[in-house]
Amino acid sequence: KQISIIGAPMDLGQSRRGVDMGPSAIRYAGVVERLESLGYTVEDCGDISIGKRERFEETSKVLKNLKAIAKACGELCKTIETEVKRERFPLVLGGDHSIAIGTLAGVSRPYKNLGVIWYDAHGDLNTAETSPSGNIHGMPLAVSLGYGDPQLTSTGGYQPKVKPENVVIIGARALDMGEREFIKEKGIRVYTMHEIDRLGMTRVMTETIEYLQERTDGVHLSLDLDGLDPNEAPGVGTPVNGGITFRESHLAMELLAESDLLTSAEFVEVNPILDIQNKTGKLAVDLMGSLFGEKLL
Ligand code: DIR
Ligand code: MN
Ligand code: MN
Ligand code: MN
Repeated sequence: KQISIIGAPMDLGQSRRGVDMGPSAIRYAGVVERLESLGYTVEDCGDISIGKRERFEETSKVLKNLKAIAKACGELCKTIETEVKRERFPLVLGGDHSIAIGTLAGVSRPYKNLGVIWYDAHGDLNTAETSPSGNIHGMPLAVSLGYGDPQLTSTGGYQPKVKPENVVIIGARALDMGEREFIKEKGIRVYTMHEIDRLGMTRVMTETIEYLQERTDGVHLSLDLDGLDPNEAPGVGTPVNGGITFRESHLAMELLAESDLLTSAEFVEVNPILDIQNKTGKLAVDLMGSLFGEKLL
């Protein structure tokens, strides 16, 4: 497997500064060396460019920084398409979760049934109508399913990128009212913290992998570091207590590695400004180690 690393230093999808330094924090934690040590050929393609923060009165009232985010996601989509054509495994470093709009647009075109694992405390299923914040990082999964502002859903020139029955959300513990209705209406498979506690991560991942193996022809992992507990991942903008542990997350990555199911991945919402000694950036690289097959024996 040849891996292409693409940085998306996006901070316009939410309100806290510093998440634009996420790609640097993950590189600083040694992502390239770590993956090379596992025997992969790794190319760091650098960062895509992100525009300026918009004054909200100049743009849509509910969707903050809509134009700049749509533009950056378009660029991310193109960069990823190029790497996919070169038969590279795209590994995207965020940046806030709004970049997933571009990532999914870039990876899903060749697939009839792309699967998506959304590892997150949140559903990211809001639209302008249901969003409590106007922050686009709370919307990328809805956008990829074809719901949301046309400037976002049209990224890559086709839609939807994903079908609701091909999505599995893992780690949810903060869902807005509209998101809960959306999940029920579309029948999206969700393992909330309740199911993780009750079934254990082994069963959650085994079921997820079997479910996606049957129905999809490729699988993208979108891992929001806030899916983990804030004690393990303090460097995130919207921490929610009671999250997935370090061990459970490694186990999840290791089971994914064994399954050889993934065709692309992204690690998002790393904000080193909110962190101590880059704990969250290092955690991201540790998890990538497990995801790409690291084993003690
Ligand atoms: C909340 C927070 N649901 C919103 N979303 C976050 O603003 O839409 N997603 N933090 O990762
Ligand atoms: Mn998210
Ligand atoms: Mn989240
Ligand atoms: Mn490990």
